[in-house]
Amino acid sequence: MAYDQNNIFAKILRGEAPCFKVYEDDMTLSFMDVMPQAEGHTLVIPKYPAENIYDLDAEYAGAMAKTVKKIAAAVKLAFNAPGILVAQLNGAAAGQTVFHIHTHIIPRSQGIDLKL
Ligand code: DGP
Repeated sequence: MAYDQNNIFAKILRGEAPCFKVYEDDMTLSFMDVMPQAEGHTLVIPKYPAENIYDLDAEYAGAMAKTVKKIAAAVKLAFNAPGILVAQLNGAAAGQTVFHIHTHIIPRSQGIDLKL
């Protein structure tokens, strides 16, 4: 399927929709999830028009991984999280709802049900 330039994360990247930004560099952006699965649920997206992992440029995949590593450590510290879930969904069948590739960083405690 062709990349939809009107998806909400594309709008956030263009500055046409708001986000609570936590980090930005040349290749990635990180912001808080508006429907958090847990306090501190953060997203990382590449500044590259790809729906999913299959379409993502390898350099941007590397940049996303680097930012995920940074943000996971920061979220763990900021929210005193015993665990951090890192998840990236590809395709509606996997539960993907926003079709600009993104990685979830979710604080976890024992006993919290996974809803992704
Ligand atoms: P996924 O199921 O992996 O496609 O997750 C999409 C996530 O994006 C979901 O946790 C909710 C979040 N989300 C949807 N719309 C917005 C938005 O407008 N702003 C922000 N910050 N997050 C959004």
